[in-house]
Amino acid sequence: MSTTAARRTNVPDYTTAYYFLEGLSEIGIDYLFCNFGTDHAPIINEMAHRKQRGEAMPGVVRCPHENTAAHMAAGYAFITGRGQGVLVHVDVGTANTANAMHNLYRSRLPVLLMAGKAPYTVNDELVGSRDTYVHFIQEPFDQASLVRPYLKWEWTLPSGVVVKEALRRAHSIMQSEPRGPVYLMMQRETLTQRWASDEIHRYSEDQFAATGGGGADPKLVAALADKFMTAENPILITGYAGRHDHASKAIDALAQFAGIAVYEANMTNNISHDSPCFVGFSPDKAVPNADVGILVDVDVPWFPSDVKTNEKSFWAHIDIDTLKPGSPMWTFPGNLRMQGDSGRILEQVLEALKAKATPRFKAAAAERLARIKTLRDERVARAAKLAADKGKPGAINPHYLMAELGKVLDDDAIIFNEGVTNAGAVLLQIPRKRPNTTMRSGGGGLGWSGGLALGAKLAAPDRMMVQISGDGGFYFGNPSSVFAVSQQYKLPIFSIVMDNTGWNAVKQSTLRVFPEGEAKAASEFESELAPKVAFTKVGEAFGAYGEEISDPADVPAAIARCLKEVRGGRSALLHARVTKM
Ligand SMILES: Cc1ncc(C[n+]2csc(CCOP(=O)(O)OP(=O)(O)O)c2C)c(N)n1
Ligand SMILES: [Mg+2]
Repeated sequence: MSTTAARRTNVPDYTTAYYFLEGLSEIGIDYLFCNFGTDHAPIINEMAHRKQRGEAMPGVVRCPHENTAAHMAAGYAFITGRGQGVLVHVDVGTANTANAMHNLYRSRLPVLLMAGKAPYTVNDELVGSRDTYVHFIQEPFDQASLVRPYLKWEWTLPSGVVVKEALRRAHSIMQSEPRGPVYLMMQRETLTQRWASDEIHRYSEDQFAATGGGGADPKLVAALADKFMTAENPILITGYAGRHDHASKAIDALAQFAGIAVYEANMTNNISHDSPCFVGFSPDKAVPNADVGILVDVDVPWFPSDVKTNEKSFWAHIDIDTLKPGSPMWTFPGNLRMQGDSGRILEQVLEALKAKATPRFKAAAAERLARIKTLRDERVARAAKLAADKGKPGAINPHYLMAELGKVLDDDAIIFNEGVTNAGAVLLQIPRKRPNTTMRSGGGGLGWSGGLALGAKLAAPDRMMVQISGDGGFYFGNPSSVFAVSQQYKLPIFSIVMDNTGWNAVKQSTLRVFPEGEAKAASEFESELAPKVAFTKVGEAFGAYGEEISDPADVPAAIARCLKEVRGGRSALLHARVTKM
């Protein structure tokens, strides 16, 4: 008991863990995605205590694997914009989240990762002292180093008296732009300390808010508007701006007003693909001919090894993260850079342009829109041609499979596209009328789509969540854990595995570097995986509906049956044997 509490017996006192749970609710954490261990005894005890008393605390989602827990938090944040709590076991649980932390960090999604630390007392000096084998071997010198490259902030709670202050600080940092992961560690002895309720302060969001992006310097905005006035071939490339509704609208409005072709690179779909300005996912041909280009919230607009930029082009770079401080190398052009809320900045640019626009400018923009329509029509024709080939038994064409899926998915459905070498078929064949309805990880750690689909389903239960992965990606996603959570928490998702018999990306990479090498000559790419796998059984073990297809003729009916099962309340797993790698 603290000295103050001992003096004033009329003030109730509770443990740090009790205030910790209260503090999580106060900072707006709806859910704790958990994988527990001995470090959490004080928290588990207070969970029961608070429940018993009917007091607020986050909902608890127990995940058999940390990869599911952390990626569920990512899915929830993708839908709501709000970071959630992920509670894992000391160093080992933290290590199991590293892949997800990489993905969250690279996707600029907020999350509050938390872990215990081995107790530091060994002779029972304090409540929570070491009492089992693992406490002696689970304390590395630098626990946070396991995830540090992917963190914006980290701390070990030094005392329960500051638990709410620490949580507010963690929250402000994860939610401030650019958003991302933060990490809090806590020892058992700290969690079991008792504090009087009047010693623990509350830190309201009103006074300790996160910081957003904001607009840009009007002089820079005017300079960019001037460039657009005389541009003949303007293009815009964006990766993740459309996560904010106003940014999505601003891109579309500016593009339509000025006749700008819009390309998307990775992450989300930023504008409706029905927009008269959306032209696709590869700006490679357009980049050398662009006289004015804008990069808007994008990490990799093109691959410099494939595309040479024109030195005469004028590039503006508008980004919540212009410097990309998380990347040692980042050398995309920007004659003018504006860091801030891209939606807000594009609204400013449009305003400035509208004030300057002449009839001649408007006529030129209209003419450009007609040219863009030709590009759009070409894209649609190319997609239709690719999908017309259904493939053959044992080798369903992924383009056909995705086109059939696209016919029956509604506009609200969200696709988590982890298709790797078949990701292009997903993008090309599934029409997306609404922004933010296809999602790819900004990071490269495979095994994310199942967790994201589950977390998104938790945040938006009425929407259909579709996870599309390769056979390799399916293994990485700890599918038994995904389907267990789906069953236990009634979160039905539609999982599609495009099985091309192994790691095609690895094979293709070898061929790119050594087009005529020994690997090709021997046809040995170290990429084939177990050939006779019945993935459906993994889902079925947890009550999901499973279906395996290898004949293109079965595709439409199988998709319909799976969707019916998901709508009926249980997950469906469609294992499709597609064109072999
Ligand atoms: C966690 C992790 N480990 C390894 C890799 C390297 N990697 C990139 S793509 C790939 C193959 C994925 O196979 P699959 O999902 O079947 O897609 P395919 O390449 O066959 O289209 C691998 C192993 C990775 N990105 N992430
Ligand atoms: Mg594969």
